[in-house]
Amino acid sequence: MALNKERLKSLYRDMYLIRNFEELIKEYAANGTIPGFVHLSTGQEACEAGVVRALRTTDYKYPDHRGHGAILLCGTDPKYVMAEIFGRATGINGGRGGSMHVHDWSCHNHGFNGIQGSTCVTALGTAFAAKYRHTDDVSAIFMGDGTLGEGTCHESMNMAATWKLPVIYCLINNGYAISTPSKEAHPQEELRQWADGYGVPSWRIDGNDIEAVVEITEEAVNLARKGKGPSLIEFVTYRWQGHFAGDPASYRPAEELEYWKKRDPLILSKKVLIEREGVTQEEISAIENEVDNELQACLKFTLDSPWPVACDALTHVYEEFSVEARQ
Ligand SMILES: Cc1ncc(C[n+]2csc(CCOP(=O)(O)OP(=O)(O)O)c2C)c(N)n1
Ligand SMILES: [Mg+2]
Repeated sequence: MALNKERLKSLYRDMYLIRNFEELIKEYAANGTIPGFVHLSTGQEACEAGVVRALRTTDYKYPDHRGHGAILLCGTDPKYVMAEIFGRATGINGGRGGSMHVHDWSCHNHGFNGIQGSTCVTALGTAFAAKYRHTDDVSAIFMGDGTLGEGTCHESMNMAATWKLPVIYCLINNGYAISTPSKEAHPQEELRQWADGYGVPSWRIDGNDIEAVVEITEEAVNLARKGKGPSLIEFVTYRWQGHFAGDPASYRPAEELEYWKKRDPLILSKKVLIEREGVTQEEISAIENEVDNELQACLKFTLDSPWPVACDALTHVYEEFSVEARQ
């Protein structure tokens, strides 16, 4: 389905924001400014942007460990996301979470916790709550091809299907789980087939085609909103970087990366904008310049921000209450 020009321009902006936000993260992870591991989604921007833009603010969103892109579009000001990833006190979670644990409940971003497959379980809770309260909010979970092998994903799909819960399993098949190729971890090539066993509708689509991502996600969301239960979408894509920023990814052939770089979701959508929608290169450059300026402002805000103070380390760890001991 063709999206209209304005929507496509806006999605191009989203993808450009994700790509260049993560370019900065890559640079500051490499020079040691960002503490801990970061996982980059470069090459997968269409999946992140297309899914989140098919949802609304009140839908429950579960980005995964490679989730900066989805997090950026959930509704939090990007400068608070960047400051969080850099571990600064001004981050959306006070710098306590960092890259893999960016939560913002005000826009129903329920974040990640480091345990693959766990959000398939927690999302059952928000999906059940929506059904119980008679809202039509859906719960969308990002999960990878490797994560699909976790038992929790199957327990979740079984229960969501049985109870007709509004869950969208967004399966980002980027071909690898750390260094293990998907074909060495799953018996079937089309991972969407896992859903068949639970009677869950599923699709397998080109995850680099932003229009396809939006179209199919909206279809799945509509089914869930109407009470038809869960569905699974397999987005076939590729991560350009290794598993984490700094992983040389020597386990994969160079030609593979070259092939996927030619299928860059930003270049593909830029081509559609120019050739089909008649958008000029100047209009595209204007979008890019605006995002570049916004990112420079985010970076300045982040680097000027203080680190959390040590004496605050236990805040939010223990509930503040006193317990009366029985004699
Ligand atoms: C339960 C659990 N097992 C193992 C890990 C370590 N781990 C982190 S990411 C990852 C691979 C995930 O691969 P995939 O689901 O394909 O996502 P991708 O990294 O490709 O985006 C593993 C094994 C973990 N975090 N949690
Ligand atoms: Mg993977």
